[in-house]
Parts: sequence; C-alpha cells; structure tokens
Amino acid sequence: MKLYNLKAGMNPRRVRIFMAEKGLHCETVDIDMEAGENRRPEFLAKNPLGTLPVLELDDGTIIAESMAICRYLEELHPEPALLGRTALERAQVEMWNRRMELEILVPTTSVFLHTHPFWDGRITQYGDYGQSCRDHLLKRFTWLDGEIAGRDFIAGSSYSVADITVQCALIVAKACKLPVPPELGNLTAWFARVSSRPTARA
Ligand SMILES: N[C@@H](CCC(=O)N[C@@H](CS)C(=O)NCC(=O)O)C(=O)O
Repeated sequence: MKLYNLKAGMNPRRVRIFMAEKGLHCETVDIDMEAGENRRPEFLAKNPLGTLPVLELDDGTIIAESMAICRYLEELHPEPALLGRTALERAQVEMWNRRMELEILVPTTSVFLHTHPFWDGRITQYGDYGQSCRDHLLKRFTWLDGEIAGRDFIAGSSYSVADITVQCALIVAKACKLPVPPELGNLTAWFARVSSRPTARA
C-alpha cells in the first residue's frame, strides 16, 4: 500500500491523522505541487483530477478520495473506531463529518484559493468571493461553537473523523489569517484539545 501525499495539504493531512490514530504506517510518496508533479501524466494516470491524497493498493487499485480511504482503512483496522461503533454512532459521525466537510472544510478551501498569496498567479483569484467566503466561514465558526457546547468532540463523546476534518480545516484557515476568534470559547477549547493529541502533527 502506498500513500501519495501532499505535506501541507488539508485533505492528505486528514488521512495521515486517521492512519496515525490507528497506528498504521505505509510507504508515502510526497508529491511536489509547486513543481506541478500532480499535473504530470504519471500522476494523472492514477487520479485524472490531479488531487491528493491517493492510496494505491498493492494490486494497483486506486482510492482517490480522503473519506473513501478512511472507510477502507476503518474496515480493515476497526480499532480505534473513528467512524462510530453502533448504528447510531455511525449515523452521528456521518452526519457531523458531512456537515464539517460542507460547512467548514469547503468554505475554508474557497478562502484559501481566493485569498491566500500562494495561489496568486496560479489560479484566477476572485477577491470579493474570497472575502464573502471568509464572512461565511466566521458565521459557521459561531454556529459550530454553539453546537459543541457541553461536549468534548464534534460528533459526541469520542474523537472521530469529524474532529479530524475540522482540525485540518482550521490549520488552513489559520494560515489564511482566519483563526478561531478567542471569544468562541467552546471551539477554541476543542481546537486546543484535539491539537494536543500525539497524532495532530502527523
Ligand atoms: N475531495 C478530495 C479533495 C482533494 C483535494 O482537493 N486535495 C487538494 C489538497 S488539500 C489537492 O490535491 N489540490 C491540488 C490541486 O487541486 O491541484 C479528497 O478529500 O480527497
């Protein structure tokens, strides 16, 4: 098994943390996006979208979506459970992870693409759109701060992939000068809690 990785990428980090939580290791191939390696024919043959992470199995099978990779690994290595144990827990983790992707991770990606200097000259940046995504994301931070009041983790009392999704998004938001406002006490405390896990720097 081989993981094609982007060291600073939000989605590859989700998979790296997921694997670290399970104590899994595999060969990792770092792709240099700045050098355009993910747009070269060799990589596009694996994933024509040119995105990372990509997991390549020993028989050459490709899994090229973060959550699909996580689900595959959870099936093979159920402990510790990061996608829920019971039917209800699985539904709750699914609900929260989906919400965290749509409400936090996707707007964070838009803020990154349309406001961060890294993309200047690489893509057409729409500044007004980037600003509206920042405003939207701040509202979502406030919403999430209220939702997690009184609980330790995003989907309930156990750390799950929903936490991983948000912690990876917040690292990128911070790099875009959009940290969690300190007055959002629940989200600030949660971020400190998950960032102190030994796997947070995976
Ligand atoms: N839905 C995909 C998104 C993957 C994605 O957009 N990855 C980014 C890094 S975080 C990427 O590879 N960007 C390179 C590019 O778009 O050229 C997943 O989670 O696997």
